[in-house]
Amino acid sequence: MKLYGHATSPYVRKARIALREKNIRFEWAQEAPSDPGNRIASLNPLGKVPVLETDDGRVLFDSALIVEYVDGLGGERLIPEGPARLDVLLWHTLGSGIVDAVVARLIEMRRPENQQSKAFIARQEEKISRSVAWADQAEKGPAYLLGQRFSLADLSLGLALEYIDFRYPHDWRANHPRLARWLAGISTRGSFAETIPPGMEKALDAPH
Ligand SMILES: N[C@@H](CCC(=O)N[C@@H](CS)C(=O)NCC(=O)O)C(=O)O
Repeated sequence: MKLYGHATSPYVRKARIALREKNIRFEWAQEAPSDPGNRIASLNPLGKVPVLETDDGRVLFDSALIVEYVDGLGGERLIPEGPARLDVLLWHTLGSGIVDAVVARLIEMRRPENQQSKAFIARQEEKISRSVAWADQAEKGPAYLLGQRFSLADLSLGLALEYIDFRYPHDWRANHPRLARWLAGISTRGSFAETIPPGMEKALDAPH
């Protein structure tokens, strides 16, 4: 199995965390869609990472589909069957939406300052702060969001909150100390600790 994508992409990190949680070995081709001569567009017409080449020759793209595939290969489910499934997928949608907003904000902020839309940046920041507040207020367990086990819900929200720290560092913890405590627990998992993107350690160590 071969995963394509660069180390700082949160979507690639989602796939890496899922593969690590399921103890699945894979080859990692660290290519970004912007790298000269990269193979991404020849594998995924959308030109995005992550892309997964499976052992039976399928080419899968989009982090959600890759997690779905990996989860079906056996072991403890990241996406459970039954009534909890919808709840887990809702948390996944929230986490992905936070990441999308942080990425959109970052892309806008990388444009020359006189071309940036302050209104667009403000809209992304509102999405992020509303979503963090939603996550804080939602009913959840102290260790895991749903039930007694780690699931895609925890993966998605943990990834999203750490991505905020990485690319939009600000003191969201001051208003949401319970959520901060929850994240501190999730961040110690091997799958999280071993997939920290280069440069993120500094962001996470910074005083909050
Ligand atoms: N919905 C996709 C989003 C993937 C995505 O946007 N990846 C970024 C890297 S962080 C990318 O490849 N961007 C290149 C581009 O859009 O041209 C997923 O979950 O996999």
